[in-house]
Amino acid sequence: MRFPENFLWGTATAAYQVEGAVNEDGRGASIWDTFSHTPGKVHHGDTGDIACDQYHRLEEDLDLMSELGMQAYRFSVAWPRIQPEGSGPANQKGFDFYRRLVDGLRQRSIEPMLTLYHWDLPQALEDLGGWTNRDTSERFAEYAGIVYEALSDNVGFWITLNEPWVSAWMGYGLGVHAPGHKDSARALAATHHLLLGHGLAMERMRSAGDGNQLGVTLNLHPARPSRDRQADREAARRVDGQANRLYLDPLFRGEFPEDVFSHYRERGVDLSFVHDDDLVSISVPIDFLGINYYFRNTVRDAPEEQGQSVPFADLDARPVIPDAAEKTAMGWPVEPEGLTEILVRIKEEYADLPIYVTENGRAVHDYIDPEGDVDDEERVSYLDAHFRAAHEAMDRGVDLRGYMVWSFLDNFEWAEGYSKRFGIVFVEYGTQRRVPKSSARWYSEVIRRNGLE
Ligand code: IFM
Repeated sequence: MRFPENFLWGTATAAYQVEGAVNEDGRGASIWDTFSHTPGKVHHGDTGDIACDQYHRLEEDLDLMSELGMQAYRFSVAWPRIQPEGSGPANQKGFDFYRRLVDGLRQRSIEPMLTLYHWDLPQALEDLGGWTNRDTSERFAEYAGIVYEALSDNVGFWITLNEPWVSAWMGYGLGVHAPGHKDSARALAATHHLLLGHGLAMERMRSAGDGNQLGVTLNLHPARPSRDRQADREAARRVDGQANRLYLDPLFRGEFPEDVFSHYRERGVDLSFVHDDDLVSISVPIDFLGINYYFRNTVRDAPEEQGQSVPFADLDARPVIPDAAEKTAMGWPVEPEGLTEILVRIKEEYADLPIYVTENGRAVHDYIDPEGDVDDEERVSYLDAHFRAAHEAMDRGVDLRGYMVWSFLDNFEWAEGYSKRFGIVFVEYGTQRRVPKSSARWYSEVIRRNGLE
């Protein structure tokens, strides 16, 4: 099974999950510094203070990527390294790090793919309302413009936001991520301002008039009913509305899904944060869509969930993990067919544009065995199945251009701290030793062959 000649294979990480060095070279505080240092918010009290220490181990990590034959590296820029207070002039030392990163990738013929926002909002902006404040969209566009000016000569792929659903709903709706608010109305406002920030940032970057590829990354989950019942089908439709269409419709059609908006309007949510022409900015054309795929949302109707702080309770729905499914260490079901489904859906219902899988991978209870190896067979078969599912979508006409495995390294898995390992490279946190797992060697062969056996 071969992939197209220029298919781009790589891995992904995000700044707060791998960099560490949170107090160095003028970096300001982000909402994740505050959140992770608040007792009870993150498993085991873990923080990103040190993480994988990539800030200090850049050369070693770049060499390892190169040794493994990686063709691309998706990373994110920490906004508070560039603008410690979220606005105003750039902190040159912040740029020095990313310049070293980008140049180091280029020297090793690895394509940089840069994400501008992977959840580390400067705390100073959260103090003014964060993503519920319309001004944050403007601040984000300003920040995007500054980063673009500094690095656009050497970075060809630009992603504005990573997973706005997670930023909005986990951070402002469910409170399990920073900044920790539990309010659907705030999550909706955050959704809108994130999307608006994306649109405004696109305009700034586009005005440079170069040939760089600009896009956005969504986490998409096909939604389906857990039982063959009308009420569950309707619940699945509501969940699809919040998780997928609330992002896809404005980006590709310039409109918010009416069923989602009327659901919240009926529950008394004030949606006046949407101003005239916002949707024109949000739907500005993109060059590619990034999709992060992990699992489908299988759900049932559950009016009794109202008021609970669990996903989709405000939609009178509840996620159900199918009994028969294999589960990852996160408890997520392994459902490669969902990847084919979502890729084909984008082409059929939204747009036939270049797509990159910007994240896919699984957590495994990895450990270094007595021989010194990390044998993560489960991850190999997971990736193999998902690569095949992606290929199937390409056979059905989807213009898939590349695949970034989540993740290059084990890292800080947000509210789960360091308890969940997603890397193809094991990180022994006490020593920061990197140990490529079996999956890294296997992936390296897939890349070399540009295909699967
Ligand atoms: O670790 C995260 C990443 O930051 C965003 N997408 C999902 C990954 C696994 O949970």
